[in-house]
Amino acid sequence: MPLESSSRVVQALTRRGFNAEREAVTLIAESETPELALEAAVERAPDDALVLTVAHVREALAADPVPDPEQVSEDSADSAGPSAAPADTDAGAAGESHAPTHDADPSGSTGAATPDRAGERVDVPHETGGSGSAVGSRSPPTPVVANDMTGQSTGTGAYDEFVGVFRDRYDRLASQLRGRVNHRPADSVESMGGGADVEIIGLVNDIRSTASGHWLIELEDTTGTFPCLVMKDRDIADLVNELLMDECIAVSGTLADDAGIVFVDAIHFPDVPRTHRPNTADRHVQAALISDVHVGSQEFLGDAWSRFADWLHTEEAEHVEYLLIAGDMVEGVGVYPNQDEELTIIDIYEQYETFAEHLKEVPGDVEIVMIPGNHDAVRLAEPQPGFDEELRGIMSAHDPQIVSNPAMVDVEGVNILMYHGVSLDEVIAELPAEKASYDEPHKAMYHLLKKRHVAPQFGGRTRVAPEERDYLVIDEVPDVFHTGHVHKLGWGKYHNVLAVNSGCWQAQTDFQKSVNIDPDAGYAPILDLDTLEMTVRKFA
Ligand code: D5M
Ligand code: FE
Ligand code: ZN
Repeated sequence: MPLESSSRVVQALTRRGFNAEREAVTLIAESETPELALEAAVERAPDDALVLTVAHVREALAADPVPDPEQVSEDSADSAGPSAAPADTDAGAAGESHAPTHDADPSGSTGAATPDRAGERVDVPHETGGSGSAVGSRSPPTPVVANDMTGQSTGTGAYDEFVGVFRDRYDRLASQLRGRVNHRPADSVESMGGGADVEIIGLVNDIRSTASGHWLIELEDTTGTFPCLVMKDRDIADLVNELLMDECIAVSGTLADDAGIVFVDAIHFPDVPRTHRPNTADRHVQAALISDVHVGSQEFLGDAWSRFADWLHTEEAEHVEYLLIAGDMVEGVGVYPNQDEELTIIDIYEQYETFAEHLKEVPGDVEIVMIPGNHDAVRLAEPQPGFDEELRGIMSAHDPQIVSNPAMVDVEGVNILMYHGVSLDEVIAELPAEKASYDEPHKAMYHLLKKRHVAPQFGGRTRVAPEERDYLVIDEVPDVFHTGHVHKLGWGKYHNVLAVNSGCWQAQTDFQKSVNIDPDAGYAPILDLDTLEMTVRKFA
């Protein structure tokens, strides 16, 4: 029986009388030959062990790097892929041999923290960078990506594909709402008769204010549309101003006497359950969450970047085993009018070559995961596939994992949803300032979590490409939501999900000056994967 799925591994372990840690199961399922890995791990575990731990599996994988003659003959091209399984071996040891000490360092901490930030903020004085004391090697397991759509794009932009992707969005978000409402298809509501209680799930098709100041929301499902009226003096009227077109909601209300409209009593969002209990790593390990490097721009902060990279080589940063980059690696070309006047490198490939050089400053044993942004050389429409082979070749020295925007990345058991963040501009533009603003970008992120969709609105600033599946739906609740794009630093928790918008490595551009965007440049948010606490380090 092939053991390719985690559930099979769990079954096989149960038959042998073992309970197993989640990550132990993942490690086995993802090893090159799960059957052999499982046998070896079971054999290694002490006789009295009831729980098979990650350490048991790692020991087993380290002890006999499972021989796999078939693998070699079957498909030699595999070795180019991210199949770094045997490298997992001493990751546990690196994490256990040193107590976490640095994150309470109070020296040089600054203000500028927003009230609901979930962590402390520590500045690194400039001089500390560059000391370069080498530390013991890291060998973190390669993060697992759940919904990478690179190479899966099927869309050609035809009309029926848009119909298909909206249908998929509706189906998946409606199924999240179905437990809470007993909904009726739009085309059957009228037949319920005036005065009936009714619930409808639909995509927001239109929002208008009536002559007397009430709100008329048209909801669309797979059967048709139905008008829903929110009275201006109801408490729920305040929720209308956070609605975006095309998002999926449910309403509960009463059918008017003529059965032609629903008077809304409640609006429901797919939302994150308040009971969400985030996963955490089972060892002390950290990830740096950054974005918007913008190499090639005159404003790229190369010195700050180098101080950051140098710091990663110091003992203080020894637990930082992951670097997640949420888009805009380079400044790109032709992204905005007159952008070429602010470029230091005008050739896009040279920009990536220089970016790759800067990446080489980062310790080679740090696992890097990156997604593209709107300045990168992939299609602008979301979901954006990961970089093509040519760009991968340019950036290959560090062997980063290059995946799509958005992507759900499992880092040591912590599910991190990475999304560049173009829709944040839209959320901030459409919602009232107290609900979303550039100064508190994490609050704009909360709304995407609430809508369970990273870019609901179609036809606005965010370009959306139709695919067979709506990759922008947030199916699984992430433990951490990591975005960038707006070049502002902010973080906080929404229903236990840590939302982090990670600032940038580009000083204020002329355009940003003209619209009063004051970027947070040269910060590196450092996330403890075992506690989901954040520390921010400043390098500019
Ligand atoms: O985006 C950085 C931020 O600046 C983001 O909030 C969009 C905004 N921005 C920057 N340039 C423009 C132009 N020309 N029009 C509209 N909005 C802009 P980034 O993706 O790094 O450019
Ligand atoms: Fe950017
Ligand atoms: Zn951007």
